[in-house]
Amino acid sequence: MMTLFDDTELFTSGNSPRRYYDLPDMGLMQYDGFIPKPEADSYYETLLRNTPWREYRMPMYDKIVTAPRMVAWYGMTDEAGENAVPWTPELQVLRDRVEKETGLQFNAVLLNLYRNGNDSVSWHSDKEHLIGQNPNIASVTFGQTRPFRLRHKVDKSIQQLEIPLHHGTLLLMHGTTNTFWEHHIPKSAKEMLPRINLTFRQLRRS
Ligand SMILES: O=C(O)CCC(=O)C(=O)O
Repeated sequence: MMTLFDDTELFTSGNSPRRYYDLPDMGLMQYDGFIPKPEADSYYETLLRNTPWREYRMPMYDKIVTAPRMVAWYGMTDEAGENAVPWTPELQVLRDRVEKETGLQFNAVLLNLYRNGNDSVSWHSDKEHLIGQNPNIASVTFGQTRPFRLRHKVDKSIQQLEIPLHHGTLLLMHGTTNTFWEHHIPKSAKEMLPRINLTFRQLRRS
């Protein structure tokens, strides 16, 4: 079993490891250690090895560019209209745990693999035509801790937020977060091990 990633520190507010952010137009809950380390190690290794990772080509202005990360969609048809892979038993178990914790239901999950510090995701918010207005998005991270940055789309006087997403952390974005805030994982010049992020989503059936 790998021991690459440190035990995560728990934020304690009373007896709860959950942390809520109180910023304008934002609903955000962070739960470090949501998946305890031994299980997180096992998910990390299995997902790294067994996921059918593929490149993600996306339109940018008049060109098609390859995103600097690998992806895999499970559950429902993806943004490019390609068929998603059916849920694996272990992703179903993880989805059930996320659903139990959040009280929400998800019908799709996008897996992102950041192979090293050159991989990243640029500033964006998730596309509303697929997930509706004010969507709930639950993110679970395995592997390398990377900073997750958020900035308000309209009110530039609001300070950016940076949350280090650790091995086993759950982050729930809900309410108007996706409508009013953009998020981003920056590149890093430091040596970085792979990071896997799963975003559980509620895709609309078209
Ligand atoms: O890797 C992450 O934590 C964020 C992923 C993301 O922004 C996305 O899938 O839209």
